[in-house]
Amino acid sequence: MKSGLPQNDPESAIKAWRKAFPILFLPVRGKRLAYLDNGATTQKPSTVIESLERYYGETNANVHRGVHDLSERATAAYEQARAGMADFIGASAPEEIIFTRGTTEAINLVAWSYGELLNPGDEVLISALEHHSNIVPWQMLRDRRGITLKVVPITREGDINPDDFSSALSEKTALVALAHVSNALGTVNPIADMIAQAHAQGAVVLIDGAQAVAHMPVEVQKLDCDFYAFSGHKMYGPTGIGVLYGKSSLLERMPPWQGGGDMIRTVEFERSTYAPPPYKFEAGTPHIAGAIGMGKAAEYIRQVGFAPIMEHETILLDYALQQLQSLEFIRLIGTPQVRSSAISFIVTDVHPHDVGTILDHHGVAIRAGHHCAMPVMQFYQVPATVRASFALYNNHEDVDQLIDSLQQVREMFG
Ligand code: C6P
Repeated sequence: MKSGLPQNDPESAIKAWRKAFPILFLPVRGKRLAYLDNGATTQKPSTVIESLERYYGETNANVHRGVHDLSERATAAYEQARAGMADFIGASAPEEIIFTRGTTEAINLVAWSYGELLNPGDEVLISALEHHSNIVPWQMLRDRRGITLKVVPITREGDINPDDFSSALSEKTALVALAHVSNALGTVNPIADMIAQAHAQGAVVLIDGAQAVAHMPVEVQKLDCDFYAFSGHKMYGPTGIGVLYGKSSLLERMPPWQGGGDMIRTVEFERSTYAPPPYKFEAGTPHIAGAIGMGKAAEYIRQVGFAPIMEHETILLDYALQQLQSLEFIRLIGTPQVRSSAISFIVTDVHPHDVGTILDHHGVAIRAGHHCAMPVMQFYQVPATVRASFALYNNHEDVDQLIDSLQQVREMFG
């Protein structure tokens, strides 16, 4: 890994990063934009935007089908993107990368396909801080196949309770599905240890990496997870594209979950035979431009380097936490042991949606709501929170703009 921020002039490095994102310089409601809704989606650097334009302007054709030059070039670019994603997360081969519409579809793929290999009485273990995408597909599997869905509780601070996690595991546990980073609280789970514990009981592990891959290096082989799901749009890439990493040995055994073109070897009316992974899981024309853009986004992140990204985001997160805690009308929701990129809070006596609307008028984009993590809101007995979530291009000015705007909220509501 590269070393961290240049010690002599960190500000210039961050300024240079910001320059790559044209949207940051467009005023919103006549104000400077402080974009702090990166947990929902990140902004895109010019290299990603240009890669989409170049693909449609110069290469566009369907993949794996044509013998003509454009189709060959489109196929090569699509497969190069797959190899790039394998490299980005340390997979052992491009065939372990399945392109999906995003994290949601990646988790559904596992639930619908690997789920077919589970039997009534098998247990699927999730935690109380999961996003709906890592809850609902397992409930659907429970109703379809009679598995048992178990939920490990969280502590008041917003960490998965380690003792409860260990004691929930047993030889009945067939699959463990956990967020790497909680989108609602920012909790970073100690997944390496959790994966090892689950494996010791013979369970397969899926990690929802939607909120992790843009913020920390992920090495799936080192982690030894069986599946890892993430979205392009949360790592500076396009929407509508994501990745499911799966170990080859598992993907080989899993049945396809959608039928159609490109996923078959032969089709007769009596029966069809299927292509090998990853194609077996990619029915229909894929989001070719999206995959290429996602590959570019991964290249962009690697070029900046995780060491400086992590150093900068940690400094900024600490600054934001310290500033928020200095406001007596702010209550933090969740104070996890290790946090990445997101802070949830409540403004006393003001509904988060009202806070969001007022902040918007000051150019500050945050998310107000349940963050598709309703059980987390129920746990803290709040209808919603305000969430500020960070990316590599955020700076101290963004945090100051957030804090000033929150003071305005307080003044308006008395
Ligand atoms: N969280 C947020 O504002 P998709 O929509 O498929 O790209 O990602 C779903 C998803 C799955 N897991 C986690 C941990 C997530 O954070 C998300 C998306 C966004 O927090 C939109 S709800």
